[in-house]
Amino acid sequence: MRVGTVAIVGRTNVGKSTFLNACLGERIAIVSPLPQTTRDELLGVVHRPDSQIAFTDTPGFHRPKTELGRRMNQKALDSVRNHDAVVFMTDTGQARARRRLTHDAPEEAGPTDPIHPDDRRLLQLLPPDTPCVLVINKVDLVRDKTRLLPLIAAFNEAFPFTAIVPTSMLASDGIDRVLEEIERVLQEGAAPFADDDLTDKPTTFFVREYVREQVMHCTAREVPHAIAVTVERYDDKGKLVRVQATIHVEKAGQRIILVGHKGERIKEIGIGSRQRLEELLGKQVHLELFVRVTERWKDMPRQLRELGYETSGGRDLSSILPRGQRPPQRAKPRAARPLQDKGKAKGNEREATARNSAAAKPRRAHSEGGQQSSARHPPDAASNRTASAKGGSKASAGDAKPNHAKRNAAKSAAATQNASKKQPAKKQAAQNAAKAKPAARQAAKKKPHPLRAKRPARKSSS
Ligand SMILES: Nc1nc2c(ncn2[C@@H]2O[C@H](COP(=O)(O)OP(=O)(O)OP(=O)(O)O)[C@@H](O)[C@H]2O)c(=O)[nH]1
Ligand SMILES: [Mg+2]
Repeated sequence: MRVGTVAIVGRTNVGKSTFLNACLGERIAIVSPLPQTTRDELLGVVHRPDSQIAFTDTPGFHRPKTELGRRMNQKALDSVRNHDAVVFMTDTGQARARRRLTHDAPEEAGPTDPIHPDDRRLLQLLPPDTPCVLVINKVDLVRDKTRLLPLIAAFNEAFPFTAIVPTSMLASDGIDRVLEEIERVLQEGAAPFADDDLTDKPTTFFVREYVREQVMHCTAREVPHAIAVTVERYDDKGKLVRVQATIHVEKAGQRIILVGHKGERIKEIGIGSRQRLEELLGKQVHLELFVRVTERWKDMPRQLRELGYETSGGRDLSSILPRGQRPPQRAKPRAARPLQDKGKAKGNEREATARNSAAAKPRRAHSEGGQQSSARHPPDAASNRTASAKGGSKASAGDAKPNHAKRNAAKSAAATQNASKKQPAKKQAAQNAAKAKPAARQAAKKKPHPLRAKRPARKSSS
C-alpha cells in the first residue's frame, strides 16, 4: 500500500479546500468565494484501495497586512517543507486576465507572463527534492481549453513538476487523475490510519470554522475577515450536543452588522452553523452564539494565541510576500456596555450581543487541548474529549466568559482579601509612613481597592 503526507498549497481562493472536500467526499473544510477563508491547517485522510493519503489543507498564500496573515503564510510554508509530497494549486484566473489584456491591446502589452506573480514567488519556495504535482483548477471558466497551453508550458519551464493536471472541482473533473499522480510518488508502507479515520481536529475546531463560514456567507465587506470564533462550552449529552460560542469582532460597528436588524442576521448565522454541525455530527445540536468586540485581535500575539491562532515558528515570509506598514498596537480596553440587542430563542438558536470589557478577555476553550492526538473521525473521538474536558460546566446561557477565567479572578480576589487581613503590622507601618509623608498618602489614596481591581466581570444576560 502507498502511504504518505501531502500538503495542498497555493494562492488564496484557487480552490484548495474545495479540492480536499472533493477528495474526501465530505465537506469538512470551509469554502467561500472570499479570499483567506482557511486560517488553520486541516488534515484529511483519503482512503483508496491501494493507498492512504494524508492531505493537509493550508491557508492560501497572500500579501499579509496583519500578524494573523503573516502566521497563515508561515503555516503554509511550514507545510510545504514537512510533507512527503506537495499539490501546488493555481487557477486559470491569471491566464484569463492576461488574455483579455493582450486581446484589447496586443501591440502595447508586450510579452506577458501567464503565471501569476505570487505563484512565481511561491515556486521559489518549493523544495526541489519534494515531488510536486501542479493542479490548474477552475478550467470550467475557460471555454477554449487550448488557451491553457501557454500557462502549462510556462509552469513546465518554471519548476520540475512530476505532473500537471488541469481540473475543475465544480465539474468534479480531474480529481482522480490528481490522486493517481500522487499515489505514484508516495512510498510503499503499512497503513498508519484506521479505515474510518478522517481528521485529527476536535469537534470544537469545526464549531469555530462553521460559524466563521456562515459569517462569510451572511456578511460583506470587511466583516468576514474581522472575526474570530471561540468555543466557550461544548457538552455532548448523547442525542443532543449543547454548544456556546463567541464571535469576536474588531469594532462595535461590525457587531451591529453581525447582529443585524432585530437579531435577524445572527439568527441566520446560527441556523446555518447548526445545520452544518448536525450534518457533521449526525446529532441534534443546540447552539448559542454571542458577539463581542475584541479590538485589533489580528495584530496582538497574545490575543491571537487566545483565539486559537498559534504560530508554527519557521521562516519569516515578510521579505518574500511583503507585509503591510501598519505596526501592531496594544488593544485599548473598553468600558463595559449594556446589551445592544437581545434575540429570542427560535428553534435551537439564541442570539445576544455580549458585553465588551477589558476584564472579560476571551480565552481559548479547554476543549481545544486535544488537537495533537491521532487522527480519528471527529464525531467520536473529539466529542468524547470535549465532553470530558467540559464535564460539570455550569456556564450560564448569557455568560460569555469561560468558567476557569472567572474562577481564577475570584481566587485572586479572595487571596488579596486574606493577605490584607493577615498583615496588620504592615498596614500600620504603611499608615505611619503615609502620615509622615503627605505626598505618599495622596498616592496611597489614588490606588484602587484590591478587590475592586480584581473584581470579575459581571454576567451579561440574554
Ligand atoms: N468556477 C469554479 N470555481 C471553483 C472551483 N473550485 C473552487 N471554486 C470556487 O472558488 C472559491 C474558493 O474556493 P476555496 O476552496 O475556498 O479556495 P481556497 O484555495 O481554499 O481559498 P483560501 O482558503 O482562501 O486559501 C469558492 O467559491 C469555490 O466554490 C472550480 O473548479 N471552478
Ligand atoms: Mg481554503
